[in-house]
Amino acid sequence: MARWRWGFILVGLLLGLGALLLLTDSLLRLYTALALVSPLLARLVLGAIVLAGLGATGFSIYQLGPFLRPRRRQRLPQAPRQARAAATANLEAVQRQVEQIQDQVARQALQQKAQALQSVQGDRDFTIAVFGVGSAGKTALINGLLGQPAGEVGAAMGTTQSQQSYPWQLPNGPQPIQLIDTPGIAEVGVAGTEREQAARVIAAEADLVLFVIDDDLRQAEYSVLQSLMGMGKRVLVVLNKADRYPQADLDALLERLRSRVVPPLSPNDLVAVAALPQPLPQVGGGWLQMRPNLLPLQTRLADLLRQEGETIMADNLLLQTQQIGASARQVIDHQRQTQADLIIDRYQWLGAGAIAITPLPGLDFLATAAINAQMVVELSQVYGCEVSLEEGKALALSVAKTLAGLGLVKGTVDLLALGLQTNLATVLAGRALKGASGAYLTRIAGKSFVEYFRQNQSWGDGGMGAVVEQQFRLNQRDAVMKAFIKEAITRVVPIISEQP
Ligand SMILES: Nc1nc2c(ncn2[C@@H]2O[C@H](COP(=O)(O)OP(=O)(O)OP(=O)(O)O)[C@@H](O)[C@H]2O)c(=O)[nH]1
Ligand SMILES: [Mg+2]
Repeated sequence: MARWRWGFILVGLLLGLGALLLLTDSLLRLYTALALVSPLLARLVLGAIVLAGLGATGFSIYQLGPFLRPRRRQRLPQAPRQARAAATANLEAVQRQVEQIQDQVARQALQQKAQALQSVQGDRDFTIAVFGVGSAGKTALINGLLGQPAGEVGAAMGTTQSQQSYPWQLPNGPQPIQLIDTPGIAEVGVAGTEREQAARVIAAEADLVLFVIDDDLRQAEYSVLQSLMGMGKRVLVVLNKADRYPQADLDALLERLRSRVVPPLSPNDLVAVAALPQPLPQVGGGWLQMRPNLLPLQTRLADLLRQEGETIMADNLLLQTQQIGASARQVIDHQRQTQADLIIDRYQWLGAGAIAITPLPGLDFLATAAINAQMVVELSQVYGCEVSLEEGKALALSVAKTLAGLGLVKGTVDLLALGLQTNLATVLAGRALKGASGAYLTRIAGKSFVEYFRQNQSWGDGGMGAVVEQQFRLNQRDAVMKAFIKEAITRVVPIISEQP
């Protein structure tokens, strides 16, 4: 407790003690005077006064309690604390996920991002990205907020070439802020596209985006704004250069802007400002120079930071973590896909030779003979599903039946007969057909199992048939087919040539 508080309490106690002595003395006098008249009355009056005194003291202590107890540190409101907790839990899960990435470069890049997020979790500035098309007045706006010409302002697009960060604090604002100026979006040329990409990354990472426009939303602006809002980013739309519009036109434009965005912008999240008004020619000659007006934005920012600042920061942390998680999932998916392709490739040619030289009772047995249960087991391991050999056999059999039931075994044979005949002599093509078809069916089955394991051992809404049919269609594409037939010839023909 602060010293001055102890001082106050001590003085209060001394004064209280003095008052108590005076009171006791007065009570004794009163008692003595009353006792002369009636001792009973004197006791009753004294008792009543003592009781009232005790009651008043108890009530005072109860009322003063909160002031005497040490004040607790101000707690974060519930919502940000929950979002922070979710972000921390998410970050730990994401870090575990990132460790599974085999590609060193990708793993380190994501690990660094996750660590950077973890290190800034506690204490950091609120970041505001000032974002929008070239020449909308982003830098002029930042200069106006800072109250000094920090960045270069120019009529030509592309004046700001790279991001610039400026420390800033709103007057009486709750927390320190970093204002980030970004290059304009929707500029032409390769360099413009690269600058836009950099600007988008900054916007996606910032706590708040000031989306600066100077007119109705163009298509390019509209789609970027929608995608930022769609990803859950907190955005304020700032219509700059309001000095160029008569009031009625400005009101109509604001109304249109509000309703064009989906879901419609809250009236508070769209503000009109004039960061650097230009002189206007007057009817009777001369020029009118208006004063800059950033007050609507400053007021809105102050309210927003006070009411939602902590929540926005916590939500953004969660969003960033989710994005790292999504990138990690993408890399892992790609990694698994590559491993799975190698397995499928190995098994499709493993059985092809044997099938080519083994007599089979009927066409539909081709699929049953070709789909190897061990392949199913290995694919399941790639996706962390761990299917047993027995389960693998059952799965292989049901996919084989589905292929036959959908007429895809016959479809495969017809398809490959055509392809082989154009590349081989008729007799050789006829003898290679069975082996090549077996390999192709293994491939379709393998790709179907990949989908099944990717979806956590589920065939999805359309069931096994839909997945198998889709894989058959996807692999039928001309380029895939040509490459397959070429390989089939080099793999199967030498084996059948050795046979009498
Ligand atoms: N009429 C008017 N013009 C403005 C206002 N604010 C900025 N401008 C002008 O708009 C032009 C572009 O301003 P900048 O601040 O450089 O725009 P920017 O968005 O940073 O542009 P880039 O850095 O190229 O992306 C300049 O000529 C400014 O003078 C305003 O409030 N009213
Ligand atoms: Mg600029």
